[in-house]
Amino acid sequence: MLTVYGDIRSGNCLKVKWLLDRLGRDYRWVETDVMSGVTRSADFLARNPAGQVPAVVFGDGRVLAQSNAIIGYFGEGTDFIPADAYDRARMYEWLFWEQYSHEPYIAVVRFQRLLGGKEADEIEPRLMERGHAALARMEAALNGADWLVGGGPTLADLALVAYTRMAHEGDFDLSAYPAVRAWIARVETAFGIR
Ligand SMILES: N[C@@H](CCC(=O)N[C@@H](CS)C(=O)NCC(=O)O)C(=O)O
Repeated sequence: MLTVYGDIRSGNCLKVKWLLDRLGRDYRWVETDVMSGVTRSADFLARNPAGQVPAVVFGDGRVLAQSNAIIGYFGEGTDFIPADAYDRARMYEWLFWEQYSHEPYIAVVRFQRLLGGKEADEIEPRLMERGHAALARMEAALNGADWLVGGGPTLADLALVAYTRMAHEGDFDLSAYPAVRAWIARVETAFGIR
């Protein structure tokens, strides 16, 4: 049986849950509170030396971490990974961009506001600026396109929707990004996200 260690409040963890649910895979979810310090315990570090969720443990004991590596693994052989090499590379382009230029701003501000107890005026302005720059880049890409890559939903949409649909929890007002808002609804439908 596949085991997923995840915190249900985390977009990185939800990416994995949404894909497994969408693909009808059997798994055991072990709720892992990232605020409790458990991800830095000796037991957990033995499983994932990075001390983070999500992490999955396969029936044979092998472990895989990093949300986008995990969805890449389970996405193999599905339409969520484009067959065309260029489109597939474009999908990876978005996945790497998500982790370096989107999540560190949009997810981090949300985390600081929601779980870190910070007020809006305590948030570093640079984080808000970079978050808005990420949303503006997505708005430009989705203006006239239904999906980030090609003609259907891919792992790029799944990865990017995770924190984009929660951006308002970090005070990012999505009303300035109409194409992004319409895309969120499309991706939610495609992956059965509620
Ligand atoms: N790049 C990693 C980021 C994972 C990550 O930041 N996990 C957070 C929750 S969203 C975590 O486990 N934090 C607890 C800690 O760092 O101790 C991924 O995509 O999986």
